Amino acid sequence: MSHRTILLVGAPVDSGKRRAGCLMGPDAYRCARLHGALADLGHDVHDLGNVAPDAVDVAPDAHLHALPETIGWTAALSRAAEDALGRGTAIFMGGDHALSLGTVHGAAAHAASRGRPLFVLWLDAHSDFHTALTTGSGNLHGTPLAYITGREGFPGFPSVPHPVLEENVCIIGLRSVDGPERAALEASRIRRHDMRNIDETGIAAPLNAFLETVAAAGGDLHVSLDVDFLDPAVAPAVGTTVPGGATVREGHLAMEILHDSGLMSSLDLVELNPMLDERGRTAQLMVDLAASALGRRVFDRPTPRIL
Ligand code: Z70
Ligand code: MN
Ligand code: MN
Ligand code: MN
Repeated sequence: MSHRTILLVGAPVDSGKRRAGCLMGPDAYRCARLHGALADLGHDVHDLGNVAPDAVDVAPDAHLHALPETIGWTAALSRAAEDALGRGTAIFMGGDHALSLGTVHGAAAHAASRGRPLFVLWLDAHSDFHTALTTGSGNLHGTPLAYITGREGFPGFPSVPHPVLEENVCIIGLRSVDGPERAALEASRIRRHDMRNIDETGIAAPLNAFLETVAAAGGDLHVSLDVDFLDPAVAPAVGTTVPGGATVREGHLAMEILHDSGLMSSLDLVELNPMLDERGRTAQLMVDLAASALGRRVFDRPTPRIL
């Protein structure tokens, strides 16, 4: 097993939608012993504490919820991601999915500084491919993939000097895509796999195909894991539950495949809302999935604690 330096970065972003609670996510991961689970695997783990949003001079927008705050988070998290990636493997403890506006922005800058292309794996029920102009809800957690691929329609946000190429993005787990997102996705080169694809081929097939292209290109890989990728029956602590999600087994298999690839350079854990959890089970599942992504396997792991 190869041991890594892992930086845990708290990103208590709660501005990407209206229902409050994701700001408690980083502390829920700490209480569920994310640091210890990774250290148990032999990694050198450092919790860098929580990031705070920049204060920005941007006017509020009638349609876009908490626009100035989200712009402030984007700038601060881009820097935090670039700094952490300069030291090792970065894990961002969210926070809602608006945090990825910043973390992927920073990961792209880091990859570019090393002359490597950035690839992004998006594990989510949603495509999060709205621009600020197409979002019906005004919730900016539904926009990060459009922003980081360099689409127009993000006035006031930091510019995107290193857009992720559409063909370097793969979404798996889709089952809730809005009309404008569907049209934009179909006009794009983004790889997209809905739950039907997982049912028909298993999750290993599309994931391995994507990882082969990452390896062939010598790319960095940022993974963004939304709690709602998982079925709400096993991961209830999320504001936007969509039935028919990935099973615990599919989640672990995806993480184990990621580990075996050796390609993952950064990981977002997003949309955990501890207000909605049941006895910490969703936080614990996300910690266990992160552990699988960093090398935990059945035959050398300690017996999991029962909460
Ligand atoms: C919807 C919107 C979304 C996450 C919900 C939902 C977006 N497409 N993203 N939960 N992670 O409001 O734009
Ligand atoms: Mn140390
Ligand atoms: Mn999402
Ligand atoms: Mn989602």
